[in-house]
Amino acid sequence: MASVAVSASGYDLSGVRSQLQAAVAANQPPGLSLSIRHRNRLIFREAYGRIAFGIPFTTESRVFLASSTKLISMAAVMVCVDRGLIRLDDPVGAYLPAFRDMPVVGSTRRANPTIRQCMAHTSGMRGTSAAIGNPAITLEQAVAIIAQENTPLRAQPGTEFFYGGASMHVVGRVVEVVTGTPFDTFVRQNILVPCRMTRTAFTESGDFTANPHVAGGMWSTLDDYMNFLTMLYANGLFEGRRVLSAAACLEMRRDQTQGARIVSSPYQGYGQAETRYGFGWWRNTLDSNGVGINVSDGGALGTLPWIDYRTGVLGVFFAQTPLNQVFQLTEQVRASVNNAVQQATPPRPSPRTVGVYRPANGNVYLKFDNTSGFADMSFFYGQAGDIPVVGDWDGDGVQSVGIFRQGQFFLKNTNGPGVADIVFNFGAPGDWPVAGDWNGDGRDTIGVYRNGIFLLRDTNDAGPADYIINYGNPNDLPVVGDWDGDLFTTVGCFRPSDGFAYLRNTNTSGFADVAFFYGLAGDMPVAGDWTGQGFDTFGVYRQGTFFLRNSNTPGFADFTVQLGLPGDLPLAGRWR
Ligand SMILES: [Ca+2]
Ligand SMILES: [Ca+2]
Ligand SMILES: [Ca+2]
Repeated sequence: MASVAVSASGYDLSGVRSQLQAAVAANQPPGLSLSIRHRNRLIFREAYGRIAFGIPFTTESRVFLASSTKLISMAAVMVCVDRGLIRLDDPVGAYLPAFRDMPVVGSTRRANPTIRQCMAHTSGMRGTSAAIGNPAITLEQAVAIIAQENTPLRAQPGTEFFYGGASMHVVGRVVEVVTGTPFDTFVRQNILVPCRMTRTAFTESGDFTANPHVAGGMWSTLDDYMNFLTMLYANGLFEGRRVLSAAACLEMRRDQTQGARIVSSPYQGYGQAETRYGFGWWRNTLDSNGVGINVSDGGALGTLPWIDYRTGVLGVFFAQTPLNQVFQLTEQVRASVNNAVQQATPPRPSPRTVGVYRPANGNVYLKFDNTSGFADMSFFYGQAGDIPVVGDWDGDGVQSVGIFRQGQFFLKNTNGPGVADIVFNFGAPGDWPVAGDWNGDGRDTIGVYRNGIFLLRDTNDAGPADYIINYGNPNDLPVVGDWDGDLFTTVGCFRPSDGFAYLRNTNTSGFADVAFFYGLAGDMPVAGDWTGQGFDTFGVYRQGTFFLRNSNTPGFADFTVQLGLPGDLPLAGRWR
């Protein structure tokens, strides 16, 4: 073994290790590396064999990404979409006149391929061009050649999926035009630097290139690429800083081929010809909404980064051997990793316990276990009319009580009297505050509920909502929790008119994933993981008594806790 092993407690990855070692021992491939994160934890990072004759493959090896570049370049394009510089359905010709009103082979109808079609290989252009790899010209010059080569287009835009790099090269030039920045520099400034991808570049030397191979020219490392995946998995946030919008991260996983006939795809060679493309992502498995939940971006030289949202696995597989020779191995490795994390017993979270907030005077009463009796801790925080909000703002595993006052949040990192650590404006008077870990990065942030709409933010500061979710009715009360145990907090509501809890497992508008009868008009909803089982359950607080359950199903309370007085508001957290 060429480098340091990471062995995370609770995970048995010996099967994965044996699989990799056996493959390298058989010289298929001669060398490889693999990094795996499970949700917030790095659980595997190893390398075997050689990358070239006499040179060991290590976890630090810098590899050629080929098409695994696409995901990074398309993320950079989405930065421009986030900033409103371009729209996905804009015609490319709006920015590059050579692509306006293009003739099409066998058609009298002129065509205007869109940015979306260029990103999704359905533009009608040919897959490749000799201009792409030419270091003696600029991206502008290369795209002028691509325009000539594709006049006429080979197909009407939107009708045929033809995998390649030419149309993405064109989009790279659009980025240059709208930002006034070379694409190489734009990617570095907006993706590589914020994701701390210090050893990733469009050249082997790391030097600037005026004609970056947008769809296939990057070099990178295991850790750099994992940082990038970590950003995507956290809905666009990396180390507390926004790189991409949550909406952009989701859009990249949607079907962008939009019914186009698949004419040329590498998946035709893997017996999975109907695999559809997002932006940079191949969508290997879909959820019920058609969003890719097992997605990958394989490169022709044996690189295969992937994210499996079902199991919370983020993986980077690197070889430097043609992908068609290692594709089966990557499939086996992905299955073994899923198996290992599903069998794993990561450390159990400590249970949440109850508390109450007394809006009449701003007193907080917290219990350190879920039994009736006097509070274990009480203190004064806030003033009459404030509404409490509970979260782990600093990611230390302990929740603390903050307050919402007329469109302003006052958050503290400890439970006790004193002044707020964080004060900022979000929401409006009359909103109901909520808090949770919307992006699964281990820190809770705030949001508000306003008449059937959740407005959620991934950072505790003033700014626009990162998620706007239509969910529930105007008279519903919001309740949020990690109902499925994937470490992402999602929305729910309690409907006093019918006593139902409506819980959703994604922070998107849509129908409830789980709905059940529990509670009465006048109850206040509360959610928490009372046993350390790994997911939150719904309960209610009624006039001084908590009625709590250990599953999200209809039925009677599994236990009750008496605390507080009628008119108090319920709290739940890990208080210490
Ligand atoms: Ca904390
Ligand atoms: Ca978070
Ligand atoms: Ca969840």
